[in-house]
Amino acid sequence: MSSNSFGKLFTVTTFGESHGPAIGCVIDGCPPGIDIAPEEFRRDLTRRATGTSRYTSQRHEADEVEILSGVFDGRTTGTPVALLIRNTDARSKDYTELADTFRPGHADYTYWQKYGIRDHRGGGRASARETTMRVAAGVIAKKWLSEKFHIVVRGWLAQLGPVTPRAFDWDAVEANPFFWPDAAMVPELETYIDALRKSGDSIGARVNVVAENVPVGWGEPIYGKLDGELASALMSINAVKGVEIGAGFAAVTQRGSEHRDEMRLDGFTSNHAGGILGGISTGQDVVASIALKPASSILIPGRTINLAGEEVEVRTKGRHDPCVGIRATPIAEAMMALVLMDQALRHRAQCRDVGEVTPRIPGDAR
Ligand code: EPS
Repeated sequence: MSSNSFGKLFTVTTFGESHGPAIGCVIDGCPPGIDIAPEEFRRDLTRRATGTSRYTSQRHEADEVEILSGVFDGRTTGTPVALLIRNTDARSKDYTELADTFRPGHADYTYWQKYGIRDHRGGGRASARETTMRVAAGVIAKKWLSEKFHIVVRGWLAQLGPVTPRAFDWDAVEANPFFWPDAAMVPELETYIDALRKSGDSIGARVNVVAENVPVGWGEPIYGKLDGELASALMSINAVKGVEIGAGFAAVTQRGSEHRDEMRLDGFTSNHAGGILGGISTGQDVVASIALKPASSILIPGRTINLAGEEVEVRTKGRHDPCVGIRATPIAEAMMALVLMDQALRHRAQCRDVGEVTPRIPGDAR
């Protein structure tokens, strides 16, 4: 299976299956001299993990990172950084019936048609378990971006099914298991998910992610556009069905006089572009939004076909997420950070000698 790598200079390759012995990644092109210890992966891995609240899958993984290479005396050496996490809580018997049946709405069917063989346990390589390694790699990218440029990449759950936040507070986002920016609404979400889980169904969600303090000039026309690579990276997250940059699909009904972000010497007056023009960062916040579909592993029986060519009914057992969007915020942050780090290194390689040209608009407007 190819296409398990992304990034041109900061290249991340992931490997492993949900019910295999381990998952891992190799980061090639990592700059030398970045301080990194195994404990530093803990925070984001826990934010992404299953089993940290009753609103997610109850699989309890240790998610203990082993650094196999590329780090000496606590610092990256410039050689490939290899990270490994052993799977410790896979329960493969839940998937016995899925060996010869396809969940409707799942990659079960397309993997089978493409490869003629599949690891049906937990969806194998198609499982969201793989996102663990993107988050681990993202920890290094976030750290480098923060230390070099004071870039902060952070996200929030912007919609859960029909529910949208009525208020916004960054402090609230990290204080509840949903990454929800409106603390007063958390009981409402709890009731919603409890009822949904009881019904055996799942629901979709929207996650927003923003990178602050991104310098002007990152991104490459034409095929290496920052927004193009961001869209590709975000779309590669399991269950993502839509990506918006800045105004996104709202641009359809905007007029040019409204959509354009006017420039003043003290800043842009708006940010409909999402911080990117012509595929290159403007110096404003880089803003993206993703739509995640409702997961297909649900208890409500659905019609499907099996390997014997029969029409059958399937009902997915096991430990599943009623809303995968609840755990997607750290994954979206990681993908944004990884794309930015790769583009930063590419910009440095080609354009470092350009230096600062005038006039340059400081500050930021959302
Ligand atoms: C997943 C199904 C469940 C989730 C899993 C994603 O796992 P299992 O294969 O054990 O049924 O728990 O998520 C993780 C294990 C994780 O670490 O994110 C799926 O079908 O995508």
